[in-house]
Amino acid sequence: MELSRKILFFLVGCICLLNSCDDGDIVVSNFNFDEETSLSLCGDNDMNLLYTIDQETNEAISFQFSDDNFDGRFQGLDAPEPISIDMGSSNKLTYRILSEPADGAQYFCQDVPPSSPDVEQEFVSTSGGTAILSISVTEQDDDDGIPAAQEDLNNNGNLFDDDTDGDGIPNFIDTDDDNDNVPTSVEIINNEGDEIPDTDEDGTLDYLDPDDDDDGVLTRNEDLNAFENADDNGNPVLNPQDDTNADGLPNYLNPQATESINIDQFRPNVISRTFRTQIVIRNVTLEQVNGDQTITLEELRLGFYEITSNEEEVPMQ
Ligand SMILES: [Ca+2]
Ligand SMILES: [Ca+2]
Ligand SMILES: [Ca+2]
Ligand SMILES: [Ca+2]
Repeated sequence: MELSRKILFFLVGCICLLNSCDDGDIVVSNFNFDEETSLSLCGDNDMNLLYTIDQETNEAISFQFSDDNFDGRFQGLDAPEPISIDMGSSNKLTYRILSEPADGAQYFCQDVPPSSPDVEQEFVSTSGGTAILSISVTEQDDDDGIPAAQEDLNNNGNLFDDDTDGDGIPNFIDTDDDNDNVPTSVEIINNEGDEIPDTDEDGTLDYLDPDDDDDGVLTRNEDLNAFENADDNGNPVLNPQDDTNADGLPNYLNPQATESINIDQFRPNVISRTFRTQIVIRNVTLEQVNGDQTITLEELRLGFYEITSNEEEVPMQ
């Protein structure tokens, strides 16, 4: 019996070893599934399907689960909670061996399933067991020109406890670290060299200094024309750089210019992040379709699903 060349290889070995390939319940304590397997997602409304097809062995595995906010979790500062899903009729794992290669999206994500390739072997999970979906953030950075390690100002290895402007957004994902409405990527540029500027020479670099010319007026309040180009909703254009004197020197870098208006709004903080969801199913039972084999696994590491949030606005807290 050639059930599988990859996914169930270890499993079949155990079946034959323990039971001489007799039928019956098998308990396997360790299943060598590749947890680095990359899964794709399709679905609509509250039904999600994570899947992959091995193009060499024609093995197709899919995990269908009900969750009306799966995609909605991949945002925000708080680490998403793990998702626990009881296996049952609407939450199930399907393993198939197909007769020939197939494109995963076409095979799994169309309203009407394709008539080919044929299914040569099929196992479907029964009720019982639990899927755990653990979500972690694998990549996040504000791309502001300061490497994340340098935004760990207290050098304690924890990126989350450095928040210069106290807006609840840690410096390494804060695109404007002093909340002065001049982005860090702008404030680290010095026309005269590659040193990060400290215009007022007070020992605080401009990108961490909310009053860059030390004239007692906050940089963001030296944005005198903010409301001149406001949109219909009264939203100002937040850009202290374009308030300049005849020499082109912005007021916020000119200690002689101390005119001030009150600005209590801030530029949106937009970054991108990558979330990885690792799927592990515990105490799962798979039954053969058109056959009489039953497989029980204490732990099945299915693989992972990864998504990068584009243009995510991280709110202040
Ligand atoms: Ca901050
Ligand atoms: Ca930053
Ligand atoms: Ca500044
Ligand atoms: Ca100032």
